[in-house]
Amino acid sequence: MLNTRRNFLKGAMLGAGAAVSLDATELLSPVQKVAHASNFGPFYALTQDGKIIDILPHPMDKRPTAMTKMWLDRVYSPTRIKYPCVRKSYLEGKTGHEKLRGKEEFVRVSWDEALKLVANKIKETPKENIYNATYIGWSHPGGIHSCPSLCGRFFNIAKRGAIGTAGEYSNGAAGAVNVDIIGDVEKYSLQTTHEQILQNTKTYVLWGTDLFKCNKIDTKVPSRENDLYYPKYAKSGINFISIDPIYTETAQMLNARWIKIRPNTDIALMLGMMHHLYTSGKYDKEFIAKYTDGFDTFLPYLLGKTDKIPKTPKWASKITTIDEKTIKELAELFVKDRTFLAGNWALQRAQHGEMADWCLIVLASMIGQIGLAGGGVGFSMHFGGGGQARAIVGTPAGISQGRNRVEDRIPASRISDAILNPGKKYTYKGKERVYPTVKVAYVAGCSIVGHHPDTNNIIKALRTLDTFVVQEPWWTPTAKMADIVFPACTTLERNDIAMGGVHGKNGVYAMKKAIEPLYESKSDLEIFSLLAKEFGQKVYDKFTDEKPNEMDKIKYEYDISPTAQLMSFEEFWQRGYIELPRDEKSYKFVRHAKFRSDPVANKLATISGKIQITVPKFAELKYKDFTGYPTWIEPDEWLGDKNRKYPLHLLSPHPNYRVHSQGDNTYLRAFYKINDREPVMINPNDAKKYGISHGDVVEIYNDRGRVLAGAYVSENIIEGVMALQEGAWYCPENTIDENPRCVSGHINVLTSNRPTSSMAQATSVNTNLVGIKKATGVIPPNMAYNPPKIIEA
Ligand SMILES: Nc1nc2c(c(=O)[nH]1)N[C@H]1C(S)=C(S)[C@@H](COP(=O)(O)OP(=O)(O)OC[C@H]3O[C@@H](n4cnc5c(=O)[nH]c(N)nc54)[C@H](O)[C@@H]3O)O[C@H]1N2
Ligand SMILES: Nc1nc2c(c(=O)[nH]1)N[C@H]1C(S)=C(S)[C@@H](COP(=O)(O)OP(=O)(O)OC[C@H]3O[C@@H](n4cnc5c(=O)[nH]c(N)nc54)[C@H](O)[C@@H]3O)O[C@H]1N2
Ligand SMILES: [Mo]
Repeated sequence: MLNTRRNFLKGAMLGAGAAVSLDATELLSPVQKVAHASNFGPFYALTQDGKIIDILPHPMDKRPTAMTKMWLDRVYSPTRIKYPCVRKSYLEGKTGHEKLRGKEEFVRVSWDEALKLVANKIKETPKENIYNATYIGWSHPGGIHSCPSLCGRFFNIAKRGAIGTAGEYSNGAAGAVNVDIIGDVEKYSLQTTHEQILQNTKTYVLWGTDLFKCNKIDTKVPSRENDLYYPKYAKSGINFISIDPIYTETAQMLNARWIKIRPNTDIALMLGMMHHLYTSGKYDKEFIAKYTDGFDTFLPYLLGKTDKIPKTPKWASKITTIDEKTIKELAELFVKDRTFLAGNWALQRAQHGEMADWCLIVLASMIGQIGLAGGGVGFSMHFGGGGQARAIVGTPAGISQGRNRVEDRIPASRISDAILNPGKKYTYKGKERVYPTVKVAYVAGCSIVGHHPDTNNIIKALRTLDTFVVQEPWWTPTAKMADIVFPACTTLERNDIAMGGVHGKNGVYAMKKAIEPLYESKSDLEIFSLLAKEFGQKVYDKFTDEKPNEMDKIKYEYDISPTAQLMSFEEFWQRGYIELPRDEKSYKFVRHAKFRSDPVANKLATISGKIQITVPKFAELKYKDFTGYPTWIEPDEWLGDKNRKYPLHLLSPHPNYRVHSQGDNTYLRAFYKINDREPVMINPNDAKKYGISHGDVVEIYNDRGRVLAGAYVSENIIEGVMALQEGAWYCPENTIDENPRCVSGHINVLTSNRPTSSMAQATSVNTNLVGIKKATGVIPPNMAYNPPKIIEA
């Protein structure tokens, strides 16, 4: 009877028409539904007999994406790292072994051997020469197994610290200056709610802002509640304007007017608008007087009194290719209607990116609607559920890192420069600094070869290190470059706890273990705990806080959090999630409203307490590439350069169906890759000019490298510009050439390592010129997803 029922269940699971075996040896145990969550959203894993058999939607996920389903494929991927491995010549201790990184086979070793190897290397290396390269990477949202927290905690306890990272890739430029301009980085702060936008906004400017794509995922757990609002936006009568070289899916959805801008020229557009508003007297003089500081110093520049170049709409038109009439018309529209300027982040991941937000803030100040419901400026509408009302009950935190006694921090995006030039002087946030000497680098939960600009250069840098340790579940391009690889299990193979979106913070999620760790993999907590043990019992006890068990830690973090007042831990864990309440006030939030209502009592954290149109301390630096008020400085690579070496501008948008590189090794790839390569979006006129048809394999090139991609010919990108999403797994055509062609289409092979400026030293990955041609000859297969050769001793 039971047998028949089980077989019936199995048959039902396999779907109608599937053959049902009656072989008694194939008895299956009942199906379990296990609550879990990730950067792709909350979900249930269906398990049976210790295997995940499906991924199902979760009630808190308002619009499940294909990415959630991809977990099934990720867990059982042939790219999983099965056991600890050491690169052959490293293990043998051969001189010059470092040059062979990424070129030779690995040897399988025991956990004990691998841990001892790493621990001994860390013990013998001064902390000032160890780089904890686990910056705030995108590994997974859990608080207990958080890679950055664990890696930092390990080094801080076992070694009293290690070299860290300053700033980040996402908002490195803005992060270095916005606080001095508007008292807050603004990129992660609570945004004006959707309700306020829907009720009050008349004109909504998507300034390079892809709400729909970018809100699909979250550093925490996305609920995709935003997707419930976009249809309302579309029907609201709000006038959407998209200023972007790409007509994005968001712009299409909201039927936005497309302002086709030449990449990296937004500062000129904003200055042109400001010039028009000033000379026509249509700007808000009262707002400028009451809420800002330093307009008078900026004005001579705007009017051309300092450099004989008035920043007129005509001047801006030449730079941006947007006609003068449109520039004036838009500026007038913005002051006429209740206008919301939604800033993005890609604008400041370009050379002189420090100026992008600053200029938009000054424009918004002249419009004068900052702090009004549905008006002003926001920089996070596209991120982490921006626009969602915030819950009123606090969520659990996670493991803390403790104190790092090594002062040195390498600015994110300067890593290759630092490794290749120990002792070199550089400036950062107005201070003179010196690069440390990096001998050992440790990475858990981020992909340097993936995220860092100029791949050939970072690989060159990694090939000078003494030791490179990578802790990863998959054989990513970074793992393939390691000396010692620790196999981390996936999030589905351990217990953890996470909270809902960056903005809404309205859920707490049990991330329950669905299956036992596969192969010899171990959880991140266990790996760092075992490493801590190599440093003695005291270090181990301190590292684990005498709670080595993950469930004890989860319960502890939950119990000390405000969420515990709503539900006991036992009930929460059994239920799998809790939705946190919002109140009426939550839905009424308007960014900067407090400042507007009383700029003295609620002054900003700037030198004057107001918005700084000029920052005196920036001006004092007298840098050539960064100024004391927002200015237009020509990028080194842009379409306005008549003598440019390469004809096309290449943008690197974030991927639609991945989180960076995550998921490139899954079935989902088949839906969007072209000829198994990353698609490159190209305008039909450019395609014609270069003899390219939709679906062709093409070679994109510049002095930094060459990649193969699949041509995606589309009217939704402007002429002269191409877009290749970041995150395709790097795949060198051979390991003999110094700068081999990447056959999968990893954009960073082409991006520049040039910093935004001497101020933020941030990444400028959206400032690249390239050439394109149809690939000829034998097209090599894309081997990015093949694990390296492993010798099983
Ligand atoms: N050209 C270009 N480059 C860019 C950008 C761009 O716009 N253009 N954007 C930049 C930005 S904004 C960012 S934030 C960075 C992102 O850079 P990363 O954070 O490095 O990006 P991911 O590819 O998400 O890398 C996360 C890694 O963690 C691993 N991982 C996942 N789960 C676990 C786990 O449980 N344990 C461990 N140990 N590892 C795990 C994944 O396999 C993956 O290799 O990229 C930057 N690079
Ligand atoms: N699905 C998905 N969502 C994500 C991520 C992901 O990997 N996948 N990553 C997350 C992370 S870590 C980050 S940092 C954010 C990134 O958020 P953003 O940096 O805002 O996102 P991007 O996709 O890089 O760029 C958004 C838009 O900017 C436009 N753009 C580029 N250059 C210019 C320019 O010079 N002028 C104008 N006007 N527009 C320009 C691009 O065409 C693109 O449509 O996204 C987050 N959201
Ligand atoms: Mo990012």
